[in-house]
Amino acid sequence: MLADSRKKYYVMPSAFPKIPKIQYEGPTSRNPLAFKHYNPEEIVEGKAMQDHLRFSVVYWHTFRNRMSDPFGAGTAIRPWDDGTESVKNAQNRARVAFEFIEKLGAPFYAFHDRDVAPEGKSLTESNKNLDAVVKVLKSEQKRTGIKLLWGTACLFAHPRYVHGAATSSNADVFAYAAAQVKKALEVTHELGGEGYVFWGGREGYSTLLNTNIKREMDHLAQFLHMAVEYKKKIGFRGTFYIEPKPKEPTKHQYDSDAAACLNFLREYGLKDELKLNIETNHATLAGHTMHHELEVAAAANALGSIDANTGDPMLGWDTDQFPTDIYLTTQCMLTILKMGGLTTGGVNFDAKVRRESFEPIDLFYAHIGGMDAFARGLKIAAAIRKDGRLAEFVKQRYSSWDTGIGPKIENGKVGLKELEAYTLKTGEPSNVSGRQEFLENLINEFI
Ligand code: XUL
Ligand code: CO
Repeated sequence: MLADSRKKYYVMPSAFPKIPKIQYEGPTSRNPLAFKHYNPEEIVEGKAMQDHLRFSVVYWHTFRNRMSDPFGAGTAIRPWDDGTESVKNAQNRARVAFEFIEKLGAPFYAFHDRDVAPEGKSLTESNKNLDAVVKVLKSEQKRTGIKLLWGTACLFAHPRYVHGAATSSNADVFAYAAAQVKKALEVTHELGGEGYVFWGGREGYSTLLNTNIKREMDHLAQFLHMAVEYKKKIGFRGTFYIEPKPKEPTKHQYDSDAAACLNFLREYGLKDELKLNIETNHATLAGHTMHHELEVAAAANALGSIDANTGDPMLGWDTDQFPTDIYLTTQCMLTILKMGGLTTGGVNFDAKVRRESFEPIDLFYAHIGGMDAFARGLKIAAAIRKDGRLAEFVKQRYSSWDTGIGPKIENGKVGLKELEAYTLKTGEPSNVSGRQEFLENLINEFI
């Protein structure tokens, strides 16, 4: 009896006892544990900041990354974690995660199946482990109001996925991955997830000498079609996303950038079923800017969500740093506002603190900085749009398409013959400057 009632009233000790709920204190505040720009309720372009930005904390980096590197052991100090792969530890960690996200004031989180619960000795055991942790996630979501932005399956960490998952040369591995995605979809649905991400961790190749690209791509498409079918079957209405990345861990990944993903989706009749989740460091690994990838996705009406991070321009790998560059966040928000804002997607911090930033409080500093950087980007982008000179410049630049020969070309009213006659009459075209420097100065007026 006594034990039972004790259990009932047991309240878990705080993992961050010295950290208060993070508040907005405005740009003049010198409190490192306060927002200077992210003011959730503040209205920008008719919508609250929190609804524009839809911040999300990732489970894998923030709660599972021990912060090792190829040269040394993990440095992360996480006093709540007993370091075991037990379900009990996973459940406890889930409660800590929600305490963190609640104190931070982020409305969403995202996870891979194997981040939240340990892989068992069999699929049955792994599913059982996942169910046990999902129970805690569900009750914590209910307690705090924090929602799941998207779920996903980890189809790259276990050695069985050495040759890929959906693109594995081994059909049994494809089947295993399919089974894992089935469960991850069910769990995401159960938790009311607003989306589901497919990142092809090892869907690529290390050498072409042993690879049949055509067969692997066909299998990947078949895999996604199966997922779409199952999604409809269980009534999951969240958005499916594909996340481009060119390399790491493989030498070449099939979903290498936004253009490659869009081509793949169109080729295999999947364009209406998946949008893109664009990540900054993946864009830069592909030799693009984040702005480029966002514009390519938005132009195809396929920009769904973003993984907000940044790389180090001096290093050529996926450093997954927190975004702090206001120029970058301004560009992101210019494109996002232009396309009408995020709907089911969000600004998901797929970012990790540096190995040297090993204390729990660093997790707060990192996220606060990222949220403030995006809040500033949002306000700056809105100010640039309100000013109107940038949009007007672009509109003017294309004005020859609005009257005269332009609309005739756009509407397919003329062909080569008519354009020859037109050119013979009008002579040499005259161009005007693109004014790049003028525009760069204009943007800097607002930064
Ligand atoms: C890896 C990466 C993933 C995806 C989800 O670079 O970005 O964490 O976001 O699988
Ligand atoms: Co990512």
